Amino acid sequence: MSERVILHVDMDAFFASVEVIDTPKLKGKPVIVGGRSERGVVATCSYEARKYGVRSAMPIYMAKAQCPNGIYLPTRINRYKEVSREIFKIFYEITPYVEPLSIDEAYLDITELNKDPVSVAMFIKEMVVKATGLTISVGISYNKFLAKLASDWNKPNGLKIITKDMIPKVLLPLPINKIYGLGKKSTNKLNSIGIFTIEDLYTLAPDFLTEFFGKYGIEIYKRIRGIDNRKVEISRETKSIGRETTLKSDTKNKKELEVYIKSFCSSISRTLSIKGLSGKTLTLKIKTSTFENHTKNKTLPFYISKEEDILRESLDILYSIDLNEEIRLIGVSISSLKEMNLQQLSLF
Ligand code: TTP
Ligand code: MG
Repeated sequence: MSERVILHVDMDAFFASVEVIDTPKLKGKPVIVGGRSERGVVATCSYEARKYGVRSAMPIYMAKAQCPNGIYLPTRINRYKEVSREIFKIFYEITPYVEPLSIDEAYLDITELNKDPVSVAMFIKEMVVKATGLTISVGISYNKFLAKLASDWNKPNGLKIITKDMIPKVLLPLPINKIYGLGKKSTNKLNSIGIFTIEDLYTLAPDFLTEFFGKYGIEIYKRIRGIDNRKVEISRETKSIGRETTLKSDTKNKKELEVYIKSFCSSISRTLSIKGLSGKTLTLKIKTSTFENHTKNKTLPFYISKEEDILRESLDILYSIDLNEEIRLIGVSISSLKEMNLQQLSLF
């Protein structure tokens, strides 16, 4: 098997950076995003706040003790999702081989692009800044483990490539908590027996690691030696994408139903875009007050993915049916999916 080229991309201080972009006077300040109540925890914080020792998952009261002058903001998850959609759109313009890991993070397999990976990484960084004003860190390597390690190498706004000839030298001095999947508990336990760096970890036999970590031990043994054959998994198996809800109160007023349908279409369109899919069959589902289920679908001669198109077709179905009874549940779904014709941007 020839060598793969994998990128790991991860936004910098994601929620906090979005807050700074939306409120420019926050720039350069310690910004902490999390539940506003004292009982909440920190979701994330700007790099300025990290200098005070504030970290994700730290209780707010503790963060306030460490960083009393910080600016504490509530989370606005819908806004972060909106920005997330924009960055994923960029990833899918590069390649359909995108494995989303979280709201701000993904693996991209760019092997088939046959382009210089550093130029591709720089292109992504530029596109992300242009679209959102935010910075992203990119790690490049020949497997997932090393790509992820690389994206974390010189955050924020990082770019790092780890090539095969750098192994194992580049890994030896790293503290073991840099190994993805190694939690605080394991780190402490290893520290207590004198294992601090990956170089120290090299002295341990696979059997010892298996005993120590269970089944994951052998994975760690291999990964610190540069071996990780996990594929970038795109979710191809999606057959349909749908949303439904039980109404606040039963109705047969179509105008009221439109409101629900509109929010479904927006959300469905978002999922399609994240998965790089479009579809051509729309299904409207209703359940009556007497718990009878009905569906009606419509197959188009073309594929759609935009919110406005899904909405138009869904409403077309809604207004083509007679509602004789009140209904208690409504849903919309799209099926007959295919991967979108990504206009593979001619990169350069
Ligand atoms: P991360 O990518 O882990 O963190 P980050 O983007 O804020 O900072 P970094 O520059 O180190 O990548 O997580 C992405 C977002 O997910 C983060 O902005 C907020 C959210 N999040 C939580 O809500 N709780 C958590 O414990 C973590 C780790 C993240
Ligand atoms: Mg991040």
